[in-house]
Formats: sequence, C-alpha cells, structure tokens
Amino acid sequence: MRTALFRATIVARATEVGRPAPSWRGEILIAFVLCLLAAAAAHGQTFEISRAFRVGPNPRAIVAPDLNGDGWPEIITADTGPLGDLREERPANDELSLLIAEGDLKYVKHHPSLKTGFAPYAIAIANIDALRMPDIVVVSFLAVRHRDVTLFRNLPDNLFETIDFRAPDEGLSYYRHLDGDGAPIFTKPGLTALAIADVNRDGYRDLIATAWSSDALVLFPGDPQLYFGAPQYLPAPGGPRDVQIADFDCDGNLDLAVVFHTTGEIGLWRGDGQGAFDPISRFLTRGRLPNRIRVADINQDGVADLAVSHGHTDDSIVVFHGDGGFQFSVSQELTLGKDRALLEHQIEDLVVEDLTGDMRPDLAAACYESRSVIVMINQSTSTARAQEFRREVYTLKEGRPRALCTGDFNRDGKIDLAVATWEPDTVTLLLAR
Ligand SMILES: [Ca+2]
Ligand SMILES: [Ca+2]
Ligand SMILES: [Ca+2]
Ligand SMILES: [Ca+2]
Repeated sequence: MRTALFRATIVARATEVGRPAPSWRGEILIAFVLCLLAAAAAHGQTFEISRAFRVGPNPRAIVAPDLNGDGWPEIITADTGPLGDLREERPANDELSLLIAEGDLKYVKHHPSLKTGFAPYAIAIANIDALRMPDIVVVSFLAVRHRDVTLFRNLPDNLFETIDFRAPDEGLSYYRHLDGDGAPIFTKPGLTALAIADVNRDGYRDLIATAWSSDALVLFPGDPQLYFGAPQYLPAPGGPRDVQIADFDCDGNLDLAVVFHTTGEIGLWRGDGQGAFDPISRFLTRGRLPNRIRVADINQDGVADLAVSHGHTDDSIVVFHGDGGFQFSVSQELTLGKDRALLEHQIEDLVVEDLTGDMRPDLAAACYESRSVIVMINQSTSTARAQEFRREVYTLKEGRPRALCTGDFNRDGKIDLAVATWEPDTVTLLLAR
C-alpha cells in the first residue's frame, strides 16, 4: 500500500515538472525522477521477469516437479496445438514439452517429446507406481484414438514408460458445440482437468477428471497392477471444467469441488471414503465462464476456502470463504479489470499459494488478453472474511500468458512463478527478488 502511494506521488510531480517547455534542468530533474520511479517500482514488486525458454505449440498447462531428485525443478508443458477439425488426421498436437533442469536456470529439452492423446489439456504429478520418483499423468481433450489419459512412469535416467487409458464414450451424450452441419466440434468425453488422490482409501492413488463435453466426472480407481482400473462416470451437468479434491467436512473422507464453465456454478460432492460421491450443493460463481477452481485457507481461520477465476469480461477472481462443511456463505470478488463489459485481461489460469513466505495464500492469474501475470499479495493480518490484497502487474514483452505454476527455479529458497505463453510458445520465469 505504501509503495503504491509513493509511486502515485512521484508520477504527479514528474508530470508537473514536464508541463512548461522544459529547461535542461527540468530534463535532468525528469531523468532523476524517472530513475526514482523505476527504483520505486522495482522495490514494490515481488518478482522480476527473467529468462524464457521455447516449448511446443500452444502450451495449455504447466507443472514444475523435480522428476529426478537432484533438487532442481523440471518444467513440463502440455502442448495442445491449435484445435482443428475432428475429421482431420491430426486434429491437434499430441505431446508434452519436458525441460530437464541442468543447474541454475539451465534447461535441456527432452528428446523425444512425450506423446499423449490429441490436445493434452491438463497435467498432474503424483507417484502412481512402486518406484520412488513422481510420475506424470495427462488428460487429453480431443482423444479421438481413445488416448484419454496417459501415464508416463518415471524410470531412472530420465526415461519414461508410456501407458494410455481409455475413457469409454459408448452411451455417453455430447452436450457441447456443433458445427454448421450439426456435427460435434469436439469429442466425447472431452477431458479438461484432473486431480489425483486416494479417494477410496485402499492405498492406491485414484484419478478424477472433468468430462466437459459429456457433462460428467470420471473416476479411474488406482490399481496395483494396471495403475488405473476400469473408470466409472458420475453425472455433472453444466460443462464441468476443473476439479479439486479436499476434505471439506473434515470426516476423513475426500470430497470434490468442481467448477462449471457453461452454467457458471460451483458443485460440491461429499465422498464416502469408498469411492462414491454424493452431490451436496451448487451455487453461482458470481461471474461468467469460470475456468479454474482452487482450494486453500485464504484467511487462515482453519477452514478451507475456494477461489474461482473467470475468463469472460468479468475479469474476476471470487473467493468463497468456508464456514465449515459444505457451506460458503460469504464471498469476496476481486475484479482485475475496470469494465465488466470489456474483456481486459482474460484470465486463463489461477495459482493460489503462499508466494511470499508469510503463510498467507496469495493469488496469481495468467492473463491472456493483457499479456500479463497479475499477482495479488495477501496483506491481511487477521482472519477477516474480506482479505486485503496488494496488486502487482507483470506485463510480458513477448507472449500471452496461458498457464501458471510455482517452483524454486534458482534454488534461493524463494518461490518463483513459471508462465506458459502463446505467441510465441514459451515458458517465461518470474523470479522472486
Ligand atoms: Ca485408491
Ligand atoms: Ca469429507
Ligand atoms: Ca478460511
Ligand atoms: Ca527462487
């Protein structure tokens, strides 16, 4: 807050000085003030924009796990490519970019690339097999050849075994967009997001994905031999777009929170700890085209909260403060734009995590239209239901932010951000100062 005020004051003075035909003294003063301004701006920012690395076409998801245990985080993007006609031989791209860390901000692209189904849309990192290192799990949106889910088993020496899983679509309906001939533009079931946890408490990690095109959730139970067993569907009408797993009612059984892109709702399911889920409640997200949902205790009162981002002209993030159980009676809207009728930022991804080391979750949004990453630093010191945030804007010189993740890329003990961009297709690092 103090930094923002300081900056505003300096801007006003600089303008005043410059107004009458400036003398050389005036120019020196302006230059001096501009230096001060830059120093003040730099001082107020948590991150600085650092190096960028090339990845494959149209990265839509990014994660940064340490895959080989050397302490340096690798970077993985899901390179969807442009979404084309389903009748084409290749309706989308079908690979991940894996950048292997070889020391401080040094990355080498893994060859060959990791092949997925068409339009890999989301990535999860979890240890699925009996080996020690974490594995990569991907869901693909246009999986015309039934490569709906791909597991990359992480073997030693940066080798991976690829195993595909099919989400059967016989008997499923298609609920989304049609082309001029009345044919589906996308495929069934159209997986867009996934979350992994042992929801049936048998010791094996299970996978839950949103099936956007078919208004369903799909549960792949963990299996000691197959890794994932035969999937089952749960009806989820409204264009389910993103899913998170958490125990909202603190009964020891994991529950689900889903955001619905088409109807603009949040849906909550209560888990029974055996792999069954009951729909418990639905409520509006207070914006149009919600695309991401995150679970975190944002006000640090010990109760899980929800945060939802909107990709439409609302340009908003809404925090739903948990009352305990499945109740979220108070919400706080953070609008990044100035005009609800204009698409100013187009939020495409949301990170909710403590970025500053004070234990209070902060927010970071990937904004495609404004070519920026907007970070909302949580400034609150109480458990008040309306938390205070300080806004920081990082506008990229090149690239449109599409996906975000965190990691300590230079191993200085501070959390950094990695941004996957389009036009050009890169990963740009925002390093903590
Ligand atoms: Ca399980
Ligand atoms: Ca529960
Ligand atoms: Ca809370
Ligand atoms: Ca760092």
